[in-house]
Amino acid sequence: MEPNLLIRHSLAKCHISLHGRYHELAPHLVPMDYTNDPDVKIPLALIVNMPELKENPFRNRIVESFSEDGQGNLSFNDFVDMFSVLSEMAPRELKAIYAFKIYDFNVDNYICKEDLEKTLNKLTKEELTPEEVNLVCEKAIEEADLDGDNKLSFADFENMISRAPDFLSTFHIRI
Ligand SMILES: [Ca+2]
Ligand SMILES: [Ca+2]
Repeated sequence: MEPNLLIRHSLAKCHISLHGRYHELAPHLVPMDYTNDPDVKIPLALIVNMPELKENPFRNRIVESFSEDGQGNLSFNDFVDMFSVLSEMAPRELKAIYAFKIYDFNVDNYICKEDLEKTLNKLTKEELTPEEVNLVCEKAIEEADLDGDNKLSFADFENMISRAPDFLSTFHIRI
């Protein structure tokens, strides 16, 4: 992914400190010497305990979305990608791509009503009644669904978030 690569370059300076953080998470797994690109992965359970993530209601989905092996384990490259996309410097389009992945709980490339309900429950810390959640999600799909198939494709999703400028700020963290 090209924009990803670009950010990776601009964040080159942060790599050393990021590698320090990566190593710190699992000193018994991660060698200090990365010159031969060792095949090392850190499990989700250790990553989601980082201070940057542990208060985030989407922490498990975030880590899963960046895990190339799909099991929630992060290689150092996955780890760098995650911090790059979540940084405030990341372009909005890139954030949108990952936000879509994160909200697509059942990983079928669409955001359906059930995905939206889970998202809303996490965002509102389950303060809404099931009826309210149901109503808000129905309305959101109705408004954003451009092709009328009652679920949100990525194009529909982009349409939805373009009308809610603060929407993506859930995915900002500082390195
Ligand atoms: Ca889905
Ligand atoms: Ca649709």
